[in-house]
Amino acid sequence: MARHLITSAIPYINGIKHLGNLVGSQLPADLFARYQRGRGHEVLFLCATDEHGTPAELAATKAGQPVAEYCAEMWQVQKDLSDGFALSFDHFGRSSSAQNTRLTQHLATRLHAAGLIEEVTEKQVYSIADRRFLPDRYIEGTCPNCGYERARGDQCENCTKQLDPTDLIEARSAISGSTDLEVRETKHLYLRQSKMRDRLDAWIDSKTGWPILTTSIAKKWLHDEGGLRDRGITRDLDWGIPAQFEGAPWSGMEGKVFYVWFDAPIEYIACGAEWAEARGLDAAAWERWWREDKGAADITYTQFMGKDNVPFHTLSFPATLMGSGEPWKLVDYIKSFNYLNYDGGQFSTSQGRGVFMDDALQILPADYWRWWLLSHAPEGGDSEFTWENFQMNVNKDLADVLGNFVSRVTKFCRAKFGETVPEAGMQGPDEAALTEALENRIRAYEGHMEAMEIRKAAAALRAIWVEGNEYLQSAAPWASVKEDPATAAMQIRLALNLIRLYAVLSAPFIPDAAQRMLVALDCRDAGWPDDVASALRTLPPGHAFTVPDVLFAKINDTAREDWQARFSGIRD
Ligand code: B3M
Ligand code: ZN
Repeated sequence: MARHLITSAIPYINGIKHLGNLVGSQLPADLFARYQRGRGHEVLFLCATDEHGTPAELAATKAGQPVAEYCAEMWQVQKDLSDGFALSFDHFGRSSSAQNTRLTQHLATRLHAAGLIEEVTEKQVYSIADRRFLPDRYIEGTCPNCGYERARGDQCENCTKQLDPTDLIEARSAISGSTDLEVRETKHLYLRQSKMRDRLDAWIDSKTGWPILTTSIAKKWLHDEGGLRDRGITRDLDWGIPAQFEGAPWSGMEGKVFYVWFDAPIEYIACGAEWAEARGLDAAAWERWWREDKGAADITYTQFMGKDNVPFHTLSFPATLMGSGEPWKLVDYIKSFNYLNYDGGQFSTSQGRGVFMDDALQILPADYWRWWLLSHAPEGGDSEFTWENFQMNVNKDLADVLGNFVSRVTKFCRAKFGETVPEAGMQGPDEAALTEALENRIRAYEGHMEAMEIRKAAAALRAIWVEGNEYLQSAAPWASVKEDPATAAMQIRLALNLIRLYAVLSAPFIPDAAQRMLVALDCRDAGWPDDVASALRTLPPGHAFTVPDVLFAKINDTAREDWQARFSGIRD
């Protein structure tokens, strides 16, 4: 049994995420976690809300709420939605937790001791109209790298370049829009990433199997334009983890907090501590996942994220952990994603464009979305959601291929043999051929899942479903039952066992439907089909089952057109 530590990028607290966010981190991470659990491995799957920094402050101001209260409410909203999508986190934490405060301050202290933190008096943008410094997202302007006009002070979302607010051209305040800005002096802490460049470079080079999308982004920031730059890790903000604290090895940082991107990845670890504490476990329980000196050396750690998050996970966060001089578990594999577009444009939170997690669940159960999103994950390049394509895929894959199989088999058996698995005779060459084909297809499915090739895994699963349909079509028990009921019984027993096999294999993609299939079969054995022939004998003759309700309803044109119209605009 292997041990898998899995984290999804932690979503910003400000507002409900759209389906593009979901498929770019949390959903594929859930797929992988469910798969590894299904294979019998030990999994710790962590996610949290990312609560600090300007996004949270700005959203709370807009909502007219104190920021702590806003975050507490939004955490619950996001938690409910992640439950709605059946995201199987072992813990859904908060980056504002006491655990994260302690750990972030601890790591900063260690970095300082290692000579990796510098106190810098620097010039920062100050808004005269707003009477405050303008860090990160409080300032907008034109990206010096690509010319995008709505770049933010910390990163250009168009070209992913990490920026400092003073880099922006024609900068303006995001609070008031004022361009009456001046540069004033303020003191900040800098993480001296440049000193870690060679170590990070060698570490990236050691990751031979990483996707090009991940390594190319890391390499670019390591080597382009004079190499990796030091980064300011504090901000002039009220909300965040205090940069001045008891035992801090510096002074004069009162009223400043750590930069959100410094503490957010540290929350992955702190979330482990939250998980343990919530269960009344001791520190050893989470340290065996996170500390190489305490049992984490043989863990496989996989992170999931959108491509804009890659620089922080390949450079800043590893620099933080390596630089601490403590044996923290570093990531083994980073799975990163391109963007999902929406109907000819981009999904956009700030512009309210697209389908958001709450909208989606109001329309259809999670499995419909999970299947479409995962089978169209933006892996090789950006992909696009269109309502036509969604309708077509749901109707074909889920309703026609899988749902129809389950319904035909269970109803036919009920009609001819009753609601129990029939006594079955000898299988013939067709059944042997099917078993062999499934054996090959299942091994291929496993290979794609292990490699996190999500679209290929979905295609392999669909092919497994199709295999059963084709068998049923050519075996045609409804024809043979009159002349040769023993053969029909053998065929239908096999088909009932195929439903169980499908439930087990499909659970990572469509967990609710998989569960309903197992419940209908009254089967608690969700064991992975390591050997297909014996897996297909799981349900013995005489075993009682029930015919499930329709697993997947088809989407008709009226509904599709309705939704298309409803989500064509901008939501507030
Ligand atoms: N909250 C950005 C995002 O949601 C950021 C990820 C943090 S991961 C440590 O895309
Ligand atoms: Zn740019």
